[in-house]
Amino acid sequence: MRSDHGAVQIVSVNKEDHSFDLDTDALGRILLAPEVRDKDVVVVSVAGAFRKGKSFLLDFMLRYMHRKPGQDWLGQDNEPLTGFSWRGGSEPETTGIQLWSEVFVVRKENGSEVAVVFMDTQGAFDSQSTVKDCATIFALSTMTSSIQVSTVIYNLSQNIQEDDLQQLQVKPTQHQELQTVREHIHSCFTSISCFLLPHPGLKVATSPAFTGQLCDVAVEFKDQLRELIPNLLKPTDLAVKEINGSRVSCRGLLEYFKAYIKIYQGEDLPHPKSMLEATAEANNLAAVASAKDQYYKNMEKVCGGDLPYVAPDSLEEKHRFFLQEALHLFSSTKKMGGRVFCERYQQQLEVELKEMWENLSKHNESKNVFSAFRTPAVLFVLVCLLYVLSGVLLFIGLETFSFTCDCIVGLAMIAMLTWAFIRYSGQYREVGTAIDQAAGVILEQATEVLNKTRSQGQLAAQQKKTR
Ligand SMILES: Nc1nc2c(ncn2[C@@H]2O[C@H](COP(=O)(O)OP(=O)(O)OP(=O)(O)O)[C@@H](O)[C@H]2O)c(=O)[nH]1
Ligand SMILES: [Mg+2]
Repeated sequence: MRSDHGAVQIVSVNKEDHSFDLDTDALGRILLAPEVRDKDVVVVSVAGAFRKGKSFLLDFMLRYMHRKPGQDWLGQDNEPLTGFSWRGGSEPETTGIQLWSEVFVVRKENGSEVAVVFMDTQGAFDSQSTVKDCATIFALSTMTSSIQVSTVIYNLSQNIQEDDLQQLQVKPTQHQELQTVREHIHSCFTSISCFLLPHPGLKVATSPAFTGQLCDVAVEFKDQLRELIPNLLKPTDLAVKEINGSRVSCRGLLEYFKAYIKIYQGEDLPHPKSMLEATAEANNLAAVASAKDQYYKNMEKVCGGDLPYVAPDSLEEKHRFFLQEALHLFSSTKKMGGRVFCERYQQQLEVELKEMWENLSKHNESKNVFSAFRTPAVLFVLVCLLYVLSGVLLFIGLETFSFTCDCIVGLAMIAMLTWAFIRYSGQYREVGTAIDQAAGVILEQATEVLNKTRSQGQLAAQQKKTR
């Protein structure tokens, strides 16, 4: 296993006030990595009671994901089992929810690529956690995963007896309440299957010296692992996470996490209505994020990074086109919550796209070499003109006016030198901005005068023609 990857705590449980925290940054680092963020996500989670070998099982799944052709993926006989932290004994090990930092990209049979994420969860029913803690972890992992493995260990000494099976079976003779629970579980999952693993051997279950080496694992257990894990993780069976009939991408999953954690942060367990609202909010936010990303990527190809300056008119035309495309992507994405609810997010998208456009256009403007030298150019032209004017005024005897012109020339030259010093040193930037603004006003006035003169000239020429 590559050493730069590890388990990342994304949801932590506060032991004192039993509150939950989502580490959005850590989750973002995993799910927003450029190579996976737009791929459909498959989330494999393992949940169940504490001390049942959940992390242990996940580590074999990670081994399978790292398999190399022609090698036994289960590993070497003496290799310690690494990955999510697991251990023997009776004390709980995993807390909250952890994700494996490496997201595996798997090509499905139809050629599409999916991103596979592994999730480990805190075991339920330990003596420290409340019922709400356990229910929250379980609910979060169920709502965000697409393949959920539940580990149950039966300590069966000999034959499997009828009463062992009764716990799992649905029978018409069963009490209505028990039947309802089982039917409800069925209705929550698209498909449910069961796999029986034999006992892993006494060393696995009891030896403090056991570090996961296969030589200490019972042969039958290893044989069954060789069957179970490839079956669970074969590309054809890697079920993409779907919510409301739409496939969820890694980027979308981040939004769902953010929305779901919010509703579990209250005192009580949430009502189905608020869970539905959170789901609607999350899929609207996911649609906003995708539309923004599409707009940004498209605009980046036109004017991003080191690309040369683009004429403002043509950039604005591109902006209008990609803006419409982004808004169309948002409106054509399947969302929950109804028209009015979605309109709120459309408005949010419009505001955020406008902000992006303003930044992109400013960035483009800063690439214009001429705009960078606008101030010295304006000042230089001013100096030249005033110098000539001062000479003419002196020649015709208007000495006072000529002297005023000389003073302005002197001031303009000082401004030019100050501007150059500020640009070079990066100090007194407010003074630099003031000089830039003054040069801007002079240029504006000059352009206005020029435009007026030109239009008056054109008018005079037209009048001459008509006469
Ligand atoms: N009896 C039995 N023990 C197992 C099995 N799989 C793993 N173990 C052992 O169970 C112990 C607990 O393993 P973990 O993977 O840390 O269990 P966990 O469910 O993640 O525990 P928490 O994180 O505390 O909830 C380890 O000593 C494993 O060697 C199994 O199938 N049967
Ligand atoms: Mg664990």
